[in-house]
Amino acid sequence: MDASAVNINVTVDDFDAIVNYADQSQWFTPDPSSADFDAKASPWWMGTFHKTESIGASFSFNFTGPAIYIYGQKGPDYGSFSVELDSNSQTLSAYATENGTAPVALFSTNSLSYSNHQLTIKNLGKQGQDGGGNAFMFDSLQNTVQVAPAGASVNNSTVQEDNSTLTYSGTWGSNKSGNFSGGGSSFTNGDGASVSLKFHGSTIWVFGDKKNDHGLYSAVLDNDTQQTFNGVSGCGGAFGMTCEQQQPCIKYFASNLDGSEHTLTITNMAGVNQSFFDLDSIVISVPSEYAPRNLSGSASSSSTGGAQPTTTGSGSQNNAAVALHVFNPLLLIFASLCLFTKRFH
Ligand SMILES: [Ca+2]
Repeated sequence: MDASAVNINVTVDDFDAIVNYADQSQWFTPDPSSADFDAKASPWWMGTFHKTESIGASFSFNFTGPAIYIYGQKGPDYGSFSVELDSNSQTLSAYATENGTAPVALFSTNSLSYSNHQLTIKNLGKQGQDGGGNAFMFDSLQNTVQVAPAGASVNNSTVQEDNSTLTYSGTWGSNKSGNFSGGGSSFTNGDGASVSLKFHGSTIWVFGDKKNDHGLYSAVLDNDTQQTFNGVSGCGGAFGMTCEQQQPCIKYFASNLDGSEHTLTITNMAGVNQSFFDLDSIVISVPSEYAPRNLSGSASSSSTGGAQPTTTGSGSQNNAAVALHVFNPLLLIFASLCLFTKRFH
């Protein structure tokens, strides 16, 4: 990591579609669209969490950069979980004698190589040292990325869903809500309906809502391999008009981009349910100077040879907080982005 560069911490909520749940039905979540849901009264990021008591339930997150922090809850009902990071695997425990009342770092490391990493967290249930049950709870995660070299300035540019620079194909409609960035969003349930954007920037976020009638979609950036995500929400049960999170969820994220013109295309994969995809806004970090990191090695080799993740035991929240402050010189960028997308409580 280059501590003098412009680094930001990207907060990813448990509802964000860039987190992949192997089997969403194994997880319980609050319903952000229910009448009694109050994010402000909740200690959890965005008021949501994913909780499971299924042994073997897992989620994965692919990221680029040297640091990752996983936040959740510890308490008497919680057991152990495995952390698979690239080719390393370790077992940690979320058991504690009393329930935590605020997010705590269940796992963190800031000493990875600046490269692509693959993380999978799997619930193992009660293990030898645990005094409780089989539960596991995930609230949010943070990932540190470099958006510009030292000395550069960065401006965040927001492209709303009705911006003329977007190219839509297929049939799309529009929604209005005070929850959406700019007050509106576009949606489709057409199979193969797509939206494309040409842009310059080092980092790009795509925001949309999450709902039980949403489903798979693909994203292709430039000539990269197509990625597939799932926009379905976690608390709806059978496919239906329930369990909606209108506060902007991250539907796609990419960083470490060079100064050339990039093209992002997102395509709805409607399938037999004719599932929906919604686009709320796109935020692009535009630096005054580009210096993308030369990603070191493959994901599998990045975690060996001096890049062993450091795990956090009890009291780990303090460790993570210290680390965040040390290498986050431009917290303002993160804060302004959050404010703009209403991701603060
Ligand atoms: Ca959350």
